[in-house]
This record gives sequence, structure tokens and C-alpha cells, in this order.
Amino acid sequence: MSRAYQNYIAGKWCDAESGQSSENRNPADHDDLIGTFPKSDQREVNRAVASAKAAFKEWRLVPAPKRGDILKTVGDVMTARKEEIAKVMTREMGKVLKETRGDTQEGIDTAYYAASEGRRLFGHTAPSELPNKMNISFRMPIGVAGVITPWNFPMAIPTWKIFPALVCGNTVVFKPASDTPATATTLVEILLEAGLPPGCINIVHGSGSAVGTPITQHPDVDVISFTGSSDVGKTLYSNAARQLKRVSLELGGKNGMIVMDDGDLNLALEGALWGAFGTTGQRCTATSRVILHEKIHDKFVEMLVERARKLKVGNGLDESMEMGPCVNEGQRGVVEEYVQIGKNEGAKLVAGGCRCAGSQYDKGTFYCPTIFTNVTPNMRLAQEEIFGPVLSVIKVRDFDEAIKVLNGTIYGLSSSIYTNDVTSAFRAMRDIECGITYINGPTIGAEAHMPFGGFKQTGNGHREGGWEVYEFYTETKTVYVDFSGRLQKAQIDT
Ligand code: UN1
Repeated sequence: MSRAYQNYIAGKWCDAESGQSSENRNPADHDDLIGTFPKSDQREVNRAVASAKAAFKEWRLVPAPKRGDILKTVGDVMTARKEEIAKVMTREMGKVLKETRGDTQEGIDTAYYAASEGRRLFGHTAPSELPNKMNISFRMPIGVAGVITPWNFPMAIPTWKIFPALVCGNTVVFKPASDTPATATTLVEILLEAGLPPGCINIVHGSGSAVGTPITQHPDVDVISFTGSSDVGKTLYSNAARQLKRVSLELGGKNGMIVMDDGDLNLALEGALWGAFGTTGQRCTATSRVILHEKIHDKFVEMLVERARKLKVGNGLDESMEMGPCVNEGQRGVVEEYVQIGKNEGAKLVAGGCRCAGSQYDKGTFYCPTIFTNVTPNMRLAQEEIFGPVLSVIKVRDFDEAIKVLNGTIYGLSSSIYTNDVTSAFRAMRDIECGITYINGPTIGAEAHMPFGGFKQTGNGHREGGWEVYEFYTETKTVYVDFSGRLQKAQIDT
């Protein structure tokens, strides 16, 4: 069943002035049309930003606990609509239902956490150096937030950005990925159903160049949160710098999982399969390198290949499937390109390396779970983010080499080590240069109430999730109250 979706701007559902729209089809079955979406441009962005700017005047004055109460209702509505959201998400993005339910649950968790933060937003009090004077700091909203999100977590990632922005008292202009606009529209519907005043949220559908760029360059957009590719992130950041906008970037990853010779191999096997092939490898946090101690290398590869070959790939709406398609033809093309690069570099293909064979795959962008061994740390295969079901296996002699290899990329998002040795576990926590480290778990599985983000070129130092994102979305106001009744001069009256 297809539907003509619209933008939501200044409290009204509306089409694009261009009069044009684009189709959104199921990557597992191209006959399945989810809907058509407006092709918007600068005109819609201008109206959306004006609407958010006007709404900010009142929204900033709503007490934060009351703003949080709306997010509590959002969580309740999302819970009631969880199954419906998961189904639409699987249809437009491809990942299996079990995962789209998880993605929705992450949004629900983020809503309830946001509701609770409305009652915190702590500032500080500190003693003054002068008598009869008090020093306080408050957290103030910033203004209009531009939120630009990717397609791999169509619900969770928008909620990570939009909910804290709103609880902090900002208003939002939201541009979702053009591969997953239906889930994003549902999120806006839910915010409105929960009682968010119109104008506080605006959604503008369209391409990155026609909608995303104008949002980031608009002088009335004060703060920008972006998750996506490193290339786009760098351009966005330098453009935003000209207007001194605050920007949070979540970009690439090349996450490694170390398996030591004292690790539980069966546990590590489950982790590697889930980390590498969950979401068809299309996570920022995907396990794209396994770094194996030489003593267990051959055995682990054998276990891994056997299981990877048996993974059930197909339409995610079928509950028995374990892996869906690549999100679109372009993404599958990237995977194919990297498989060729790996072969040319001399890595050994031991599983997959091709499109799925069989007529049931004809109408989708499917690709087989793929594993390369004999990968050396400097190969492009081991250095560049692929965003697909391709796992590289690297053999190392010992713990020190494992950490060196794991750290040897420009990225630093997620990481993991399987070991039963306490010393190795604690050294890994200290020495791995990543924003997230799992001990005896795969590289995926972040929770809504903990900071999420990476070191090095994964981002620009900000964190989503947890309490830290609430700092990102607020300005600090320092207030001095002098009740001495006379002019006291700091640094002068000594
Ligand atoms: C992402 O890959 O962009 O930890 C987000 C995880 C999820 C979120 C991933 N909870 O894999």
C-alpha cells in the first residue's frame, strides 16, 4: 500500500513547491512501493527554519520537566505503535524485523531517558571569592537545531538527536535520509500526537544537496547534528565554521574485534556474526575487522566461515531471515567495489563475495555474507569503511600487536575484545583508542543512556546518547548575584 507523504512545516502537512516527488521502494522487493515523498529545496528549508525560530520564543520558556513530560508520552505512543513502525522500517530499509523492533525500542528508551533529563539539566553552584555574592550556572537552550540523519537507524538516530534538542528547549528542522523518510514521518506524527506544539518540529524531505546543505548554511540554524559519511561531515563542518555554528558529527568507523587465545571462542563467534552481518553490516558500529590471535586463528576462521555461509538472507519481513539486503543499488555497488579491491590486494576470499543466487533475490539488492582472510592491516580492505556485509580477518602474534592493529586506522568508534584474562581486559579498556569498548561482547549494542561517539576521525569530539548530548544542546549561562549592597571588584578587592 503506497501513500503520498508530505513535509510538515509551520504546523501544516504540505507538498514541496517544486511539485515534484520521489519514490521510496523496498530494497528487498522493488515491486513494493512504500510511498512518494516531496522533493523539497531551499524554499521549504527557509519556511521550516522561520517556523522553528518563531516557535523557539515560547518553547524555551516551557519548564524543562514539562517538556520532558511530552517525551514521556512520546515513549508511550511509540510503544503502542512499535510493531507498525518496525514493519515500515523493514520495508523501506531492509533490515530484519527483529532488528527494526530493536531500533524502535532504542527510540523508546531514548524518549524515557529524555523525559527524565527534563528533571535534571543540572547547573552548578560555586562559592564566590567575594563576600555576600553567589555564583550559579544554568543550562540555556540554543535556538534552532538542524538535524540530519542516516538511513541505517531510521528511528533510533533521529530520536538521539531530536529528543534531547527538544528537552533542552530548542526547536528542530529535521531532514531524514531519503532512503528512510517514512519512519521519520511516523516519528514526527508521534511527537505531534504527544502534544509537542506545532512549529517545534519541522520535517523537510529531499536530497542532501537540495535540503541538507541549505539547512546547514542557513544563518538562523544555530546548532547542527549530523550522522553520515566522513566526506559529507567534513564539508558540512567547514561550511558551518564560517558561521561559527555548533556542530556534532558522527562519521565513519572501522571497528575491530580482538579474539585472544584465552577467549571463549563460541561466544566470540556469536559476537562476530552479529557484529559483522547484523544490519547487513550497515552500522557505524559494525564489526568490520576481526583480529585473531595466531593460536586460535585457523580454528576460529573455520567456525566463522561455516556459520556465515548458513546465514539466512532474504526479505526482512519474513521472521526466519537473519540478514536483509543492502539498502540500495549504490550501496551494493560499493560492496562489490571493495570485494574487488580486496581480491586485487591479495586477500583471500573464504565466504561470499557475490550477489545472492536464486530468483527470490531478483527484486532486491542482496549480497552474500562475505569474509576475507590473509588481510594485512594496511590494505584498503582493512582501513576504509565499507558499510556492507564484508568482514576482514587479520592474524596477530600477541596482545600488543592486536591493540596496535586495532588502533591503526583513522577512525575510533567502537571496539571489542574477547578474553578471560583480567590484565588483557583492563589494558584494552585503557589502550584502545575508541569511544566505545566492549569486553566479551561484539562492537554493537550501545544503550540510549550512555555516551555514544568516537575518537579520532569518527567525529569532532561530541557525544550522542547519555547525559553528554544534553551538554551539546545547551549553552552555559553563568550568573553572579551580588547582595552586598556595594560595588565589589573581583580581582581588585584583595
Ligand atoms: C550506528 O551504527 O550508527 O550500538 C548506530 C549499536 C546501535 C546503534 C548503532 N545501538 O549498534
